[in-house]
Amino acid sequence: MQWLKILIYFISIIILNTNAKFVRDPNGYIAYCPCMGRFGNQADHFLGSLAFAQALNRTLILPPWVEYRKGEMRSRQVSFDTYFEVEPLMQFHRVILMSDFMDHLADEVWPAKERISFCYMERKSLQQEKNNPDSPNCHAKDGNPFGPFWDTYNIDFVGSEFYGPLHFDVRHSSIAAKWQENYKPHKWPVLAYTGAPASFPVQLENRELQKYLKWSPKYREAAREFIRTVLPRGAFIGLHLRNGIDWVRACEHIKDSQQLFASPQCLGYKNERGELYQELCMPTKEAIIRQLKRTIKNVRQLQPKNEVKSVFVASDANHMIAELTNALARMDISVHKLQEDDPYVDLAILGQSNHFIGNCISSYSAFVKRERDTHGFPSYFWSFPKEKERQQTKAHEEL
Ligand code: GFB
Repeated sequence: MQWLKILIYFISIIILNTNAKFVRDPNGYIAYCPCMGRFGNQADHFLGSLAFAQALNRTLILPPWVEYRKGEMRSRQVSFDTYFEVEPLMQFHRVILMSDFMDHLADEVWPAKERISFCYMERKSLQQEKNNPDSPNCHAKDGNPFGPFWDTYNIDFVGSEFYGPLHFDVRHSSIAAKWQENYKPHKWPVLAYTGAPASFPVQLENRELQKYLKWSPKYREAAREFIRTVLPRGAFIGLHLRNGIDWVRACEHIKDSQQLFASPQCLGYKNERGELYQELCMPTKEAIIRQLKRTIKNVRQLQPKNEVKSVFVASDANHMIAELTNALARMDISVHKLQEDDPYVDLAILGQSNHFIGNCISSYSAFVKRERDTHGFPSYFWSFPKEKERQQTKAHEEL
């Protein structure tokens, strides 16, 4: 029986060590559902939520990424660390994976009978019979992805808390202190929001938090492998072509908006660099080819020793491989895309390209732009500045 005692001894050491890694934060936690939009939107929201958690001095529970697959009624939740490392985020603020929190701390910190969901004001349920005027509710699990998100961790809420008029702009007000005053951690150990406690697009001040988002080894390696084995040796230009049917429809909003999605990244948060225009959202094929050729020429002039040898195209719909290959044939530049569609490998490769041209309105492009900014890599936007304005600036410079 000696061996059994030794086995039990080692198992208890392992259990104790695992639990020692997860010590309760007396300052409390913040949880939220990234329930709006796809990856680009969620990434913008993530940076704001990280800043918010830091301002309130609560540990941020890292939510899984919410993904939507064709033909599936329920969203899929993909663990945060599938795409990004947890460790580098700790340099900025305390974070914990949602699965770790639920597996190791929730029973003690956030018992099932004390789980309250937070929303600004009452959220009506789509199922009329659930709406009770005497008992307003956040209906935090109503619909997709709300239900599937919390279900992933078997979370049910026993009540709702309406936090209005508090808001999330911790960068421009003293609101963090008010949150702390209203919601003391011993009484409210977890503030669990129905949506991200952040604005979209990401605030200017929070853009630089991107530097703490480091690709997981799997995606870093996939990008490196593609660049090493598929692309010819030499510099390459990364292109993001956002042109699916959802985008065509979204671009129709251009005419009645000052800003759309990520557009402040080129127009400025107060439109200080211009107004919205159609080509910024959906450049024509001709404009894309013109701008690409111009960029290649400029790189040749400015960096003659690091000539562009290839172009990598990421797209949600039309990669324009034939048109681009044809247009660049005389320059001896090849055009590539992933063999198998993968939005995350696309992003990781675009982040590594020598030059990048993205879509100013797209938050997917914005992710790439921010990542490249943290490395000092150059990025440009399709049809920005406006062609007419660009010609005027050029003429002015030549005078
Ligand atoms: O990321 P996202 O919020 O960016 O949504 P936008 C676009 C999604 O389309 C990405 C796919 O998360 C990807 O799944 N996608 C876009 C791509 N570009 C590529 C690409 O180059 N390669 C691959 N593989 N996939 C806006 C949203 O999308 O679209 C708005 O912000 C709205 O909420 C609008 O839904 C219609 O900002 O571009």
